[in-house]
Amino acid sequence: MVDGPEHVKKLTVPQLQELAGEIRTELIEGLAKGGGHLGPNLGVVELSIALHKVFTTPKDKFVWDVSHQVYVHKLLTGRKNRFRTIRQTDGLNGFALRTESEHDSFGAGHAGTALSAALGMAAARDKRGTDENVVAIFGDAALTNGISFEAMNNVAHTTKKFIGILNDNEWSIAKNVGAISGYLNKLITNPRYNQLAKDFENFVRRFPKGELALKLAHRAEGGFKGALTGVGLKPTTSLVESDGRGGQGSPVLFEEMGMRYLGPIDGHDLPLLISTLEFAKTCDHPIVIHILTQKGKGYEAALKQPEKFHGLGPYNAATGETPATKPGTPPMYQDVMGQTCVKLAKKNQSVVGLTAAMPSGTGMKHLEKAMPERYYDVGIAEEHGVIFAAGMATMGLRPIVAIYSSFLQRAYDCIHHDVCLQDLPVIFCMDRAGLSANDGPTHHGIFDISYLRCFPNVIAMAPANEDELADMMFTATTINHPTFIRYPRGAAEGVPVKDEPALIEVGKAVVQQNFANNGGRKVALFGLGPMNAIAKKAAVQLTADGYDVAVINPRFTKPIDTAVHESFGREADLVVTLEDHVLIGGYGSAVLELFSEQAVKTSVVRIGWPDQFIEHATTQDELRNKYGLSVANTVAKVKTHFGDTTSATKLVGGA
Ligand SMILES: Cc1ncc(C[n+]2csc(CCOP(=O)(O)OP(=O)(O)O)c2C)c(N)n1
Repeated sequence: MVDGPEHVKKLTVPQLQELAGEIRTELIEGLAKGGGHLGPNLGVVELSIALHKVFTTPKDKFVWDVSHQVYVHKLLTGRKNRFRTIRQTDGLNGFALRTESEHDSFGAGHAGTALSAALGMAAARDKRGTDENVVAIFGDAALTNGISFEAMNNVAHTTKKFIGILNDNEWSIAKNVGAISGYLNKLITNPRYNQLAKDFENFVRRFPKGELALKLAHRAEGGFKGALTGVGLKPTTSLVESDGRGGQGSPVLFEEMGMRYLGPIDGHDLPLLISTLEFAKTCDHPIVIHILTQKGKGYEAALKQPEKFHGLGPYNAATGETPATKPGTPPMYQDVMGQTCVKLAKKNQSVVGLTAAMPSGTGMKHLEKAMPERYYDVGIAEEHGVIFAAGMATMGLRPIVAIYSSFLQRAYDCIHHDVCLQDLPVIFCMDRAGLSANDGPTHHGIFDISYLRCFPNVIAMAPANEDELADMMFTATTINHPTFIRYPRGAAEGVPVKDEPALIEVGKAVVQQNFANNGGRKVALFGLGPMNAIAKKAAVQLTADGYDVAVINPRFTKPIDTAVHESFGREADLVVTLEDHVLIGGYGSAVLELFSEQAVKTSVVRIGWPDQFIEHATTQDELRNKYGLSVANTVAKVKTHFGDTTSATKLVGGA
């Protein structure tokens, strides 16, 4: 395997093809232990090699959309020795990261950003008069996202030199949806464009590499159209004889955006990719190259199950099998959400479910399967999805919008302007609220309490277990306001889920353990959501050490239960709030605000994430322990507060 990008440039095409094979083996074997985005990376092996053969990073800039497909780029840019640490503690990040390598020109994790970022770089380059090439690499699903179109709308009047590569494998995580995916399909099956691509391919294959670049550079002086004419291809205008709506599968969409379209070409044909990129490099007009790739290329198991192999945990490299779930493992929160959605939809005609391209990740696939007519996949279009749901709500429907907490940030203004301001009863199920440990800061969902709590009309809750999640979802269908339910990634607590979810009282906390009035120091532990389990365990230890401990499940972060907080606040010697969320503006802050207003003087210790972006790690527990969201740190903080020095645990985050 190569040491760095300069090494790639020295290899011949057969050697590069051999390299592609080595990379595939490393991807398949290297990810087996810890998992990762195997399928997308197997699909871009040749593309990544060709990019590094033709362009020179870090001077030239590659901007990858989502950037879950940068593993090959990492292998080629001096990170091969650390590759097997990817997504693990202190290891490589699973996405492009500016702090990790000078070859990662732009970080990402959320979809739809590549074209805008690359265009910004191109504009800056033009301003400073330098000559870097900027290449945006985006998937077909990125074109379901509005930002991509906002960027394309701006390309032609911003710069003359811009290369977009549309990596089309027909898949998002699930099968890509919507008109754009139909459009791309028409484009790739249109015989005229296939002929054009063939002509181009035949042309570029006729010349040895150096000669071709020269010839193309020369032709390109007259612009792309001239180059095409010059190489014996028909000028683009004569090709765009569609109905003007792209209805005949023409590239009019890109052309009208001011980007020349070239394709579709085989994205696994290394020499063709190299020649095409050489050509693109010489173009004096923005160009988009449409390449066709296969997600999972070279690995039977991934080709058969593209959705599963988009991103997965450990698997057997030889067979592609993933370990069976151990008997007795609690259900995943996402499945409880999806199954509850089905239950609610069956009982209530107005309930519909919505996902933004994440039917499996959010569990909405259960509704898709059981009641497809009540299910919507809007594509990677969180903003549209939220406003779409708001529209439905005005007509009496009860949309359940299932979007990961961090992706919902995309739709912040829509939550404000379209949902909350009009007080519409949209139900938000925010999965991955808390850490997504392997993914890291792009995916941690630890800001939603703060970003929602400030909006009027919001009802926000966090279940302590899966049964409570179902109850909260049912309750939300009866509330005439926007409701938000946050719950963590992964396995739930393992409590039985009732057949019929029950109504819970809005704004009411649950006292799980009251003070014993046994003369010990009184400590009230308010454990929100998944931190409730930690509060309960800390209570056992503190009780054993002679403290008089109450445990409360707050359930609501807005409105918080003023009566329960105030009464425990007054009675306790110390209040502790625990939340799987940043401390700034979070649940503990809400408690402090209340205590300030009600003149409750009791000290409050807040446990939650500090004011910094939290890195990725192998497990959530490692990060929780490191940052003090743990039983040991809770106990230590309480003891330190009372000057009890018997605690051997080092404090995290100050007293
Ligand atoms: C804003 C946002 N919403 C959802 C996701 C989840 N997500 C990650 S990759 C992906 C699909 C990407 O498909 P595509 O761009 O076609 O690339 P491919 O994996 O097929 O190569 C989705 C929906 C995300 N990363 N960001």
